[in-house]
Amino acid sequence: MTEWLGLPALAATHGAQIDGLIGWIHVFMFILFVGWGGFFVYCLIRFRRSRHPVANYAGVKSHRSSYLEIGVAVVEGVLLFGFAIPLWAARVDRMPPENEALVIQVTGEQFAWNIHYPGPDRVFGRTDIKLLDLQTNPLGIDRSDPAAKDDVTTLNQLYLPVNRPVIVRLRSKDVIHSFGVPEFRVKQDAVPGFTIPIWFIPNVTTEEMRTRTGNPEFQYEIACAQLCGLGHYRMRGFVTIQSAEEFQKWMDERVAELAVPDPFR
Ligand SMILES: [Cu+2]
Repeated sequence: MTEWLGLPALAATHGAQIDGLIGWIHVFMFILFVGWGGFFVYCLIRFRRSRHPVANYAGVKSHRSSYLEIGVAVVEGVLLFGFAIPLWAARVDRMPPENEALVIQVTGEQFAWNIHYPGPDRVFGRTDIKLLDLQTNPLGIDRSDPAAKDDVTTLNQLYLPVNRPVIVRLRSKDVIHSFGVPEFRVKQDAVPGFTIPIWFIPNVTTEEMRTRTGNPEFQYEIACAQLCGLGHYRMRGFVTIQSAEEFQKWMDERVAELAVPDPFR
């Protein structure tokens, strides 16, 4: 229904609703544009100087313009109460239960995305700013905490299973960044000092999207959508959507790697 908008390919369950809202806003705004534009031209001709050399201080007497204003307010009310608020309630207020979802933490920094998975125990390990090391421990994870032993971290590579709710807890280490993946129709600022949750259900795997778009190199990209500094342009991450089995395999491999001591650490 909204192909005419030329939006990026859609790969999340709630996306059609967002696209619908964008579509309706365009339709209503076009009607307003034509209406106000026409009214402007009408006024230029109707109240031209040659016909009205002296200003009329009484002003308009008909109520037609009031009715038009009421009409515009009603349409805007429909957009707000009929579309925007229900969408906000579903997207922001109603988070999926955490036991059904995959909960991850994504921390923005100048200029990268740190991804933190809680691992099989589903508990995020303790982090401490004193343990922070840009090269070896960018999130300051305390590996002596039992909950942290299986925590998997990646840099700019977000792996997610298809058709399962994902809750992303967004954080930032320095300035305001913004986590935006156009195909999932999500965009949320990461603000220092806050942990902001967002959620979505990706429903098209990377493989499937490559077939669909006919582009064998297709990648979902996390674009930092806030100008966050000189390196902003290169602050991008990649999202790989896999089947549940492939994702589990990937996760098992990462957890297994953690058990092997890293000789470079
Ligand atoms: Cu950024």
